[in-house]
Amino acid sequence: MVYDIIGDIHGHADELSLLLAKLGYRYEGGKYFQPGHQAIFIGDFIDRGPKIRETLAIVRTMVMHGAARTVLGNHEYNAICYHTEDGKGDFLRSHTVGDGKNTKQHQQTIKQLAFPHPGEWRMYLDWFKGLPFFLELNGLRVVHASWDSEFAEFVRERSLNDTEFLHRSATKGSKEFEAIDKLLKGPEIPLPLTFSAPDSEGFERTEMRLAWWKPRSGGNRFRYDELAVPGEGNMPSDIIPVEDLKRWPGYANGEEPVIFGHYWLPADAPAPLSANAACVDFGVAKPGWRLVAYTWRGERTLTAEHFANVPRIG
Ligand SMILES: [Mn+2]
Repeated sequence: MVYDIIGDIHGHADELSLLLAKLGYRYEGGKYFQPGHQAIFIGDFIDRGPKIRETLAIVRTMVMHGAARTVLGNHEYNAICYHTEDGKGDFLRSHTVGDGKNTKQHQQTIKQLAFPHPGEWRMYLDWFKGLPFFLELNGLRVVHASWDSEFAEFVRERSLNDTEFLHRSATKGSKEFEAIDKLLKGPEIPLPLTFSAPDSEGFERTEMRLAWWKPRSGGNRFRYDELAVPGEGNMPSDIIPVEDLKRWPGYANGEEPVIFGHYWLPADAPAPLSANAACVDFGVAKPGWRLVAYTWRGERTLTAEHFANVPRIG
């Protein structure tokens, strides 16, 4: 089986259709499929873009027919929490904190789908709850944001259909929270107190997303700007305190290849980040950026030649 791993779609259904066609999928009988291939969606179908309902219809129909599989993205996880009451008068993902930041991020999904089509939206939320947190495909690891073997093991048999697990995963400080946070959102380390800069959505940041996929042999002195995610803007050149990196040893050269999304990498020509790590999120939610796929044919060493992409329309 050949796997086509497709990056964060964020409601860009037209670009998704073009990318599937480019990869060789045919649209017939109401669904896309390609014999001998399976599309692997990396999560983050919803929020931001113009055709969220259409995106979900394409993705879910393919999954239902075995033409695709998918892992859960942080936007779907957040949506589940946003629409689940916490029993204390708010929701597992608060509707009110931070000047409505959570509502702002989720606005397009509410407007396009949850508000006009509440029954259909409820069906999708139930579907999200059963999606896996990661996949292992005969030597390829697939996860939305970052691979962590210990946390993957911890959530392997778990599902958000388990109400207790769901509630614990939304409670800071629990192992369930840590596991979902790392697999679906990726590790962050605290920035020096003297440093200040807004994140990609304009919110003040106190932490830096860590380029966890970089192998980290040879010493323990690393600068923030060395281990920052590409495109994050200027990060300080101070040395990171050793204890902040202890839990995140980097992704060693000998590990199985891993493919993930989530990081909005800036690039006109997508390429692997290392021999065994590739990101397929090139920020289609931003004007001028791309929807990207990586076709995996069983190789241990990932190659730039296996990327395909379509530019964002409009
Ligand atoms: Mn994401």
